[in-house]
Amino acid sequence: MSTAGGARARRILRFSASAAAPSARASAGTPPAGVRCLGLTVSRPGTTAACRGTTTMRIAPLAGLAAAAVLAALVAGPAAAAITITVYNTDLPLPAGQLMVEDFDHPLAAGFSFTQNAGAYVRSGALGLDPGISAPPPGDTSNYETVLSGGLATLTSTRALRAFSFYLGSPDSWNTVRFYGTGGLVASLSGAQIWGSTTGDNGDQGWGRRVSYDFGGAVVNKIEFASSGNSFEFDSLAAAPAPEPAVWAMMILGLGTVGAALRRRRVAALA
Ligand SMILES: [Ca+2]
Ligand SMILES: [Ca+2]
Repeated sequence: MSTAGGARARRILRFSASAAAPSARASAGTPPAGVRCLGLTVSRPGTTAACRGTTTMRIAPLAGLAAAAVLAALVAGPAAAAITITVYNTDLPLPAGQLMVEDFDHPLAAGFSFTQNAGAYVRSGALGLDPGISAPPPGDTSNYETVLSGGLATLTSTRALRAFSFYLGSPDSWNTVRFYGTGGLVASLSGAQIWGSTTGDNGDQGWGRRVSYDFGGAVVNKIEFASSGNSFEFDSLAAAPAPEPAVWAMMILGLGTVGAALRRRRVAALA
């Protein structure tokens, strides 16, 4: 695992739990064949479609941005939250502000739980390839997670998370990541959608990337890893908790205090 990681691509997905504007709703239609819902939305460059009622998402290439393949999803509704996906070429270093919470080699970080059903297990990367079953993420000789067909692994946090990342290997079209908040499902990404693309979910055992999600205004405290085929292999789950409400209150209080002091100083200067 190299330490010379760099952002390879960044994609922004905007989600809205609020009703779409009437004009957007009127133009929305049944998802085109071959396009999968992201739980709440449909994604394909240049398309707009509806899933599960009124929530819509449109993805279109952004003009004027350099070589990095960037997709922006625009959604009607002023209260849209955003998920930004950043893909790194290497496992480490972790994205700024994130801490390792589960590497399957050390105790789980405080405030987190990790569960798995009978279809998922921890395997040592030192064992190498288990043909047709499990492939260690590239360069990973430590313990990593394998979610088999029908398997499910779940990371749960006692605190809301503002960002999450993991090291993914041999990506398959039948792999799925689901993000949940206190209000339920926030987003469901399958295959190449997991790294914000439409291609590459071909099980390449030489493909290893750290995929990072910034949840923007969304609140996430549970992440599921599911697979409908062998297998979904990953390691090194990292996350950044959102500030506690008490911290926000302190920050707002602090800003208010500074503002009042500045106003007093200004009044004193004018007197
Ligand atoms: Ca590990
Ligand atoms: Ca795989």
